[in-house]
Amino acid sequence: MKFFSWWRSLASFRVRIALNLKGLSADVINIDLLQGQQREESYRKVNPQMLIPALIDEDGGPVLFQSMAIMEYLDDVHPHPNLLPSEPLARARVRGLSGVVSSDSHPLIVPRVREYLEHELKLDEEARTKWIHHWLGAGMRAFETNLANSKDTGRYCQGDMITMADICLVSHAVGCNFFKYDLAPYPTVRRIVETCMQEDAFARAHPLKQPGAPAVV
Ligand SMILES: N[C@@H](CCC(=O)N[C@@H](CS)C(=O)NCC(=O)O)C(=O)O
Repeated sequence: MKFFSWWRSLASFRVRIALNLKGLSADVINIDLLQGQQREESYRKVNPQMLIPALIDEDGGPVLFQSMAIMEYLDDVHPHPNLLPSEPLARARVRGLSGVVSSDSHPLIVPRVREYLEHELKLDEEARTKWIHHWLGAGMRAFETNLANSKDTGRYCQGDMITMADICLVSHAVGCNFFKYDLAPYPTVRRIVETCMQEDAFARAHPLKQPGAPAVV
């Protein structure tokens, strides 16, 4: 497998956790987002959307893109352990929770959006931080409210099974740490994130444990 990734990328972090949980290894090809390598011609040929992660499972095989699609593919091909429950309502809840982060919150804080705010809209650092905290908070509030009020919440987001919802939640929590967004108001979120981070598959996947990462951000 070839995994196009970078230490700081939260969407890549999601796929890295899934690979670890399933005991899969991949050759990592680093795409440095701060240097703009995602926009270089060689990477555009891999993913015309100029985003990471991307994954090639077999030599000469198609490029898989979008973290949720990649995780679902891995789950189809390597079902043990499953990252989606089998029961339809539980599956829908896990996909819904995952979407809070992957569809609605994370896309508003990615480098291309932050660069647009800075260079096109000329927002200063304070305004950009306000933007980032606003959208991080919107995702966290939605997650906390759902988790705290649902009888389906257990040790993890969906009962006692690790699912894609946990993966997405952990990636979002680490994003909050990167941008110094306080998680104190989200006790259920913190409990589940701490429980997940005790798992080796999550801990090893942490952005700051990847080659090229600084000691702190
Ligand atoms: N919805 C996509 C998001 C992918 C994405 O935005 N990745 C970020 C890194 S986490 C990226 O490559 N950003 C490059 C840029 O914004 O220019 C997914 O879940 O894979």
